[in-house]
Amino acid sequence: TNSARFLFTINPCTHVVQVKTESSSVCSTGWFKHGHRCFTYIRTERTWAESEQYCVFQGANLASIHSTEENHFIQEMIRRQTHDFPRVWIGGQDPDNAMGIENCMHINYGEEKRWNDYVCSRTLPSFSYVFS
Ligand SMILES: [Ca+2]
Ligand SMILES: [Ca+2]
Repeated sequence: TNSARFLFTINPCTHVVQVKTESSSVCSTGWFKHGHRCFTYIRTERTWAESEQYCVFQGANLASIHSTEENHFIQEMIRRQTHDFPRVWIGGQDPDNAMGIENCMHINYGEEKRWNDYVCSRTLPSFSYVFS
């Protein structure tokens, strides 16, 4: 669940106590907080470039993953929404290595649900983030 924290501040001019939600602790509807970022799963299948464009249109980016723990959080969010482990685009490109045609990153590859580099023009769901 999303928890909101509240800030109590005293306006120095009016001495009125003001209550507001702390913006850094709240994600927009449909986005889920983890660390300092808000994440969302995007069901519509697009190419990697189209997925990134769609994220940027929302002021977001494809999700970069910085730890095993973040990886598990993202996989769990996807599992809850799909009841499955579909392949999903994440942020990241690497040099081509399979016949020179794979250089975009996705998660949930194979039995071990690993990362994989895949053909960028294939269409997959995607996962994006914004800083909260
Ligand atoms: Ca590659
Ligand atoms: Ca590959």
